[in-house]
Amino acid sequence: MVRISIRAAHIACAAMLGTMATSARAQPAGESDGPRVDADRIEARILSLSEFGRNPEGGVSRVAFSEADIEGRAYVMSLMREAGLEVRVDPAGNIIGRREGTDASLPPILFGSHIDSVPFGGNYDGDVGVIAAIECAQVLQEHGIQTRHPIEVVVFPDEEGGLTGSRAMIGKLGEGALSERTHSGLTRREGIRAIGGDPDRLAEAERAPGQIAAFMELHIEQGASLDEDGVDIGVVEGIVGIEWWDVTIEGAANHAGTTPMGSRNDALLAAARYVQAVNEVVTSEPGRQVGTVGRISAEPGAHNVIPGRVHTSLEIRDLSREVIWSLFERIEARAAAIAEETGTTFTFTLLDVSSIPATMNEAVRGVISDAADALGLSWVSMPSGAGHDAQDMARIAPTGMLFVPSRDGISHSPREFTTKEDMANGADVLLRSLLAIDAGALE
Ligand code: HGY
Ligand code: MN
Ligand code: MN
Repeated sequence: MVRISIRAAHIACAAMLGTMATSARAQPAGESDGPRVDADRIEARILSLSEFGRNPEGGVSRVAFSEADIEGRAYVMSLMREAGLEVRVDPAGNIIGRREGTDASLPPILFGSHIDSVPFGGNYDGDVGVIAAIECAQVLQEHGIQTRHPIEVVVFPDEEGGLTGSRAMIGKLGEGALSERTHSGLTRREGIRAIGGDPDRLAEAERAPGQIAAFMELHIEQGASLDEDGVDIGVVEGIVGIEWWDVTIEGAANHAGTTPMGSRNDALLAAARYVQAVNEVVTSEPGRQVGTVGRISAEPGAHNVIPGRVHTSLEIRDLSREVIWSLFERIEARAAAIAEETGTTFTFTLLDVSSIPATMNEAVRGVISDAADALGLSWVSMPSGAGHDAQDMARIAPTGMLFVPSRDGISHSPREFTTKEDMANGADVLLRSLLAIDAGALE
């Protein structure tokens, strides 16, 4: 069931009639509509954050636990202090910026996202949610607004590596994930220590159900629908589950000149057929499921040697775990047939970074869409094809997520972009939702 605001329907009609207004920042009547965020300050801080790990060709490589990540974390912690937050790093490396409420008996409202990036990523994935969350805290401080609940701005570490910080917060960060080597070159355990955590005390980072009043995450859509349809806000219904495998294909290295074509155990040939098979299996069903082979390397990697071994990968995503695993079984069967044809063997190793599909809390979704309506912003309910820390947080607290448009739907790329107005719209909706929840909207 997809709910859209009346305004979005008007916009959709206007778009069809070609009278589409570009998305600008809705201006309510005046301060009586409550405090508003500072769009220029948000944009300036996003640009400052983009300096940490900046790539000469644009975008950023601020991979978790790298020097750039550590410097970026120090920068956002300085902003959190400027916003009047009490800042600490928990044993999992989560940065927590806390502001007390008037009623100490109430559990905190948490909101935030991540600032680590994929290699050669963009300047908005995660960053918008963190900078906007800090902006909300700063606006509350500047307007002298005291909330009843304590509030906590959270910066989760290593979201791109498998939702590490939120995984630890729900007590699901296991040994497999800790010992895995990350893009930074450090194991996850070493990385958590490098950013000020203590992997031997992860239990102290855990939050139990009931300990958090609500969690919200503002994020760029990373897809094209908001931008294409001219809608300001996406109200997330659910977040896909994700499973990752390392795949090793063993053949036999041999002389490229003297080995007849019919006598080869060519691991790279098998890999080529495997990549094609993944695409055929995943596209053979209707639906939103996706399957990706994101990485491949052949050994020994010489012109004149038949590849004896290939290391590659597999990722499958869907809102249903059953769909993910039924697709995997079909891919595994196709790989067995390819192994037979090419005289190779396939090994699939499931990584300990899977994320469970999550449904967003109905009441929190209503708070977010009401806030968008009150601000005169168009919104639409939608699923998330990207994984997010919110899908972990949904297991311990009423959780909601809102999107702002990504230009041309581009993400995980230096070409990722979201306008100042769209970032401010999202931050205003986040601020208003936070105040509504604090006033008892979920009680
Ligand atoms: O991969 C994802 O879906 C997210 O950007 N970590
Ligand atoms: Mn993200
Ligand atoms: Mn990402």
